[in-house]
Amino acid sequence: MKKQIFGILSLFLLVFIVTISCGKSNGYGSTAAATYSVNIANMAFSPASYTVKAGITVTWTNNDNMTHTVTANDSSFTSGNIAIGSSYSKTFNAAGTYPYHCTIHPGMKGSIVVTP
Ligand SMILES: [Cu+2]
Repeated sequence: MKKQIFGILSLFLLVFIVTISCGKSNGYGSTAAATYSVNIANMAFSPASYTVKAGITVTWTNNDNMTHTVTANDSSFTSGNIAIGSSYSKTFNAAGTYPYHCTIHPGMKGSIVVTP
C-alpha cells in the first residue's frame, strides 16, 4: 500500500515538472524571437538605440544587400562579417550602454542600452 502511494506521488511529481518546463520554454521562445531583434537595412541599424533588460539576447539580421558587422566600439564583442540574410546574436548580462558600429562602414552606428 505504501509503495502504491509512493508510485502515484512520483507520477504526479513527474507530470508537474514536465508541465513547468514545457510552459517555460514555450513562453520564452514566443516572446524572445519577436521582440529583441535589430534590423540591418539601407546601411543602418534599426532601431539604432535599443533598450533591453539584462539577460536578454539581441539578434541582428542583415536584410541589406551587402555584408556588415556588429562590432563594439571598445572591441568587447564582434560579429565578424554577417553575410546577406544571416544573423548574429549576443546576450547582454551586465547593465550598461554598449555602443557599436560596422567595421566595413564606420558611418553605421548603434547602441544597446541594458537595464538591470
Ligand atoms: Cu556595414
